[in-house]
Amino acid sequence: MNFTNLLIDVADGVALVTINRPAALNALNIDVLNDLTAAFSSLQENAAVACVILTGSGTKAFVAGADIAAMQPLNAVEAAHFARLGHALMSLIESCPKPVIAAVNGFALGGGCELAMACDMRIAAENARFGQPEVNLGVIPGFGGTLRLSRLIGKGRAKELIFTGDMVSAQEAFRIGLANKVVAAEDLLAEAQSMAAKIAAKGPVAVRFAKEAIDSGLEMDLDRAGRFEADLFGLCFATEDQKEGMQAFLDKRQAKFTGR
Ligand code: DAK
Repeated sequence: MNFTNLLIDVADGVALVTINRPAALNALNIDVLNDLTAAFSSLQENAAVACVILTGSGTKAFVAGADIAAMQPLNAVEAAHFARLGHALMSLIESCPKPVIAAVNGFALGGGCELAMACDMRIAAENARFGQPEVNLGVIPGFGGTLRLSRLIGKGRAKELIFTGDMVSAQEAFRIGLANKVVAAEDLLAEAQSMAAKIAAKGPVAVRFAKEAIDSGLEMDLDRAGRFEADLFGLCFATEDQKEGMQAFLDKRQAKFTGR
């Protein structure tokens, strides 16, 4: 896979996707959105990939937002098209059957914060800054930020961040549940790789079902969510990995999962 705005490296079951537009702090224009959409469409079908890490190139930014220069002249129809592209990408990442870890290596603002929130987990470098500063530009978050931020950190805190446009530090993001952990900048990729490797060693079908149970379950009432979880639990027993995982425990050995 060759992309103008992305670097992709697949090794040991882990795909590292790097948004590579450092001169514009990795801002999301239509080309980047299209590249990411094509990359995730392909990675989700790639049997050699069990887990994906998404990061930005350089040391300053994960993604500093949607591309303001590209957005400024848009008319309403073009803006709606841009927003739809972004929404579709966020949904694609969120529903990716493989876990996606955002390695947030600097500014994650606007569309960048939205992109990080579409991922399953966020590991933040100490210099990371999160925020939804769209109101500074006379718009609102357009790639699902109002929805995902309020689900992640609660309505009151989400409103504060979105209404004020304030940025929060990596430590504050960790405190409010926006970041899963904070690490030194130089350890960020190693930490993300280590988490990804740990996940890649598990039964991939079980990990996929767990992701589905959490994400879909959160949108259901408890009763339906409980039944959905029970159905997915039952489906695990149709896999070879369930037999292998439990047999390996009984044999006191490491399980060898195949994804079947
Ligand atoms: N877009 C385009 N270029 C950007 C950019 C961005 N979001 N952020 C930074 N850059 C560019 C700068 O213009 C500069 O380019 P040159 O002047 O060198 O050519 C280069 O990156 C370096 O940036 P700075 O010189 O500004 O670097 P500083 O360290 O001084 O400041 C900063 C870093 C991240 C604090 C600052 O760049 C900044 O405030 N950037 C903008 C952050 C921001 O507001 N992000 C949110 C963007 S709005 C919607 C769809 C989507 C959205 C909304 C509606 N619909 C269609 C309904 C989403 C909107 C957003 O994401």
